[in-house]
Amino acid sequence: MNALVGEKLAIVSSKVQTTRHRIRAFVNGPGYQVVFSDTPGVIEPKYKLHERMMEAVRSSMEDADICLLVADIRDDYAELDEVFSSLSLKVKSILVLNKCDKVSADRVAEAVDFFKAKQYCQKVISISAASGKNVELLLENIVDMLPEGEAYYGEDELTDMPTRFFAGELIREKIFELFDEEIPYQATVMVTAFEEKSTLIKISADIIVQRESQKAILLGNGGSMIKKLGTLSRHSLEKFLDSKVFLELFIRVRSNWRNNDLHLKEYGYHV
Ligand SMILES: Nc1nc2c(ncn2[C@@H]2O[C@H](COP(=O)(O)OP(=O)(O)OP(=O)(O)O)[C@@H](O)[C@H]2O)c(=O)[nH]1
Ligand SMILES: [Mg+2]
Repeated sequence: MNALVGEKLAIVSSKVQTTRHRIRAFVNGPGYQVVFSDTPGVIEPKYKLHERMMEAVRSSMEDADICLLVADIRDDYAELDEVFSSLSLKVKSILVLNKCDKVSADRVAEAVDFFKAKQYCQKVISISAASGKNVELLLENIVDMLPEGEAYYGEDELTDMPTRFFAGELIREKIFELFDEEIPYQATVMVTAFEEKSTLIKISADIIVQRESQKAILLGNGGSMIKKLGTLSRHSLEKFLDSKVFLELFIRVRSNWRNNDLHLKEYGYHV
């Protein structure tokens, strides 16, 4: 979605299940508007958090005109085929084979060949979101398939999510970058204050974890990790907001927040 929109809205990490919310972003061109919804990846839910994530997928598929099935071209074709078949899509779809910068042209041709006759997709397009290859072609194909209709959003709007949501996401992205294994999955970020002052933006955020031991890991020796997280997050926020930022981070322990309806709601994971 970032490549299509030309802005970094969705956070990115090398770990799976980075995206947790549905984020809409808009692209306007001559005579068209495309509303993109980035969603979490399709997974088998293990927690209420996962159920919320899959509801974000379901709701997007319900109101979309076109579904983009995005796959890593290096993944196992048969497994992808199984996942995509199981979605029982009711809308038109384009299978997007991403990361074609990582494989040979032969492998790309082979993958396109494997998927092109599948019932669940009308088109197969190989792209590289990283290099931008075929991203424009993908957008053209999307626009061709869209039904006629009025624009939903104003031309100057870029997304439906508030700025403070993205502030929390950028901090979460740094947690994915800095910590291994369970921490990124057991943590969430809630922006508690976002104040635009004359020379800077003051942001306070809570990092919520499930256990005291995770709080200790986040703090690090003598607070070294939280300090590093704060610095990295602040730089990323300053770039995104194009302003100086004063950032305050607090760590809170909420046992089992991923399975608690009230906590999930409080932290922005709505049904
Ligand atoms: N080489 C290469 N890497 C890519 C490309 N597109 C994305 N990546 C990398 O793939 C990884 C996953 O990217 P994400 O954007 O987090 O993927 P996602 O599908 O949204 O994953 P979740 O949000 O975790 O479900 C990151 O390390 C990206 O830098 C590409 O075209 N080429
Ligand atoms: Mg994502």
